[in-house]
Amino acid sequence: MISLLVGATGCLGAAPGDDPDDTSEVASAVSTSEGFEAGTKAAYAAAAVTLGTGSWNLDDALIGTTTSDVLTGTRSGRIRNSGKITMLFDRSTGAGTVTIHHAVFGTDASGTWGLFSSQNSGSTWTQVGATRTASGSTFSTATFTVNLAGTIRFEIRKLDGGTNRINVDDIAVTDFGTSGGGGGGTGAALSKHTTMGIPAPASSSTPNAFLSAKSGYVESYNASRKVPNWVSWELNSSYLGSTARQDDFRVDDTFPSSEAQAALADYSGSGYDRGHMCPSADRTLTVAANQQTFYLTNMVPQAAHNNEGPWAVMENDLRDLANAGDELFIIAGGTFSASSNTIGSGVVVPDKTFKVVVVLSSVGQGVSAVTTSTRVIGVMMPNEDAQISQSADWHTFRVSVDAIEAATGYDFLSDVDPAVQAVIEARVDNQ
Ligand SMILES: [Ca+2]
Ligand SMILES: [Ca+2]
Repeated sequence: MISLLVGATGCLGAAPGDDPDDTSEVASAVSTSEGFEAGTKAAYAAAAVTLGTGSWNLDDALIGTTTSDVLTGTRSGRIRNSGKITMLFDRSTGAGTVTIHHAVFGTDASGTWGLFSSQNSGSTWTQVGATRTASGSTFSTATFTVNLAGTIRFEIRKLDGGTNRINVDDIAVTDFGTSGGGGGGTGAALSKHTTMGIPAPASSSTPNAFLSAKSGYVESYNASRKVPNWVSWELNSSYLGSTARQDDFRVDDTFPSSEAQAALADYSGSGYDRGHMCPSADRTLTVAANQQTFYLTNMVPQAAHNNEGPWAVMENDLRDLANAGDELFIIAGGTFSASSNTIGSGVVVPDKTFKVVVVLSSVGQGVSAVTTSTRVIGVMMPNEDAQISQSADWHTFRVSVDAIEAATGYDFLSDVDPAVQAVIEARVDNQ
């Protein structure tokens, strides 16, 4: 039995399946982002400085601008000894995740540091996550999962106490209650299949955003629509073998009876295919793994021209990448509207099917390997035979991830550095 809650409790009242037109869950942008660009502080002695986000205290710390400072833009924070960089203001919207860029200053030795949070305006502090080590002369991204509601502020402390100096920059804090926009690895903590992040909150207690984390894929299921909201899975050559397609389409026996499901009869004679989201052919290592893709909870009513045409060719092309050694993270589902068709006992037909694919170059890579040059493929394909030719080239359906986020209200790749998301989600793949 799954009792996990992913994403954020604050959004559960407006689960994404509640209203086909509800896009209120479009993930918020980073709600605090501090790059030190607005301030000046050239001495280490403790003093407050006004930055873009508000007032910060820099103690044994300054704003570095030299060629030995590692920075984004023209300035970054520099800390020595047991110095601290501290917010002197509160956020009232809690914190979901915090990401911070860090590196060593000049040719100094590596330094350790930690992120601390306070929910009583700085009276007491608690370390968030693990101590980090700044060890390189270029920025690494440290991601912290906070998930605290209410009043909160943060402090960065150098912990090794040595005279070596470290730089920090681009401090990004997301609101608590948004499913994404930040780093943090919430998705990876749930499953390798959601390594890139949870697209929208889901839990075992939300019928229209019911979380099902299976060995082969993770999904959020919508009992009102009787189709998944989204299905997320990892694909690489380790999932690919010689198991034959099992074809045992069936009701999902891992679901509680309280989750309304489609039946085989709903699809029979409907004019739509039982369209896999996680494809059968992506899970061919074992019989059990293949059978898991034939749950009706992994299906949407899919137009034959879509499913057997460009959708299928794209699936094949992605497996070719996996067989060639790439690591892929794929999320698929449908878009809906007030006028979406239904079949059978109210199984809702997506207006379009979407897919978001992150292509990494070697197996085992995760969010930290995603850069602004990472290939990301987004597609949206019409899901009525009259609107799509079976011989159409899938490449012609490519769109930005931003466009799919706008159409679905989800935040894809939400565990990727927000600055990187901004770039890769705006781009339409052209490879
Ligand atoms: Ca900066
Ligand atoms: Ca996103």
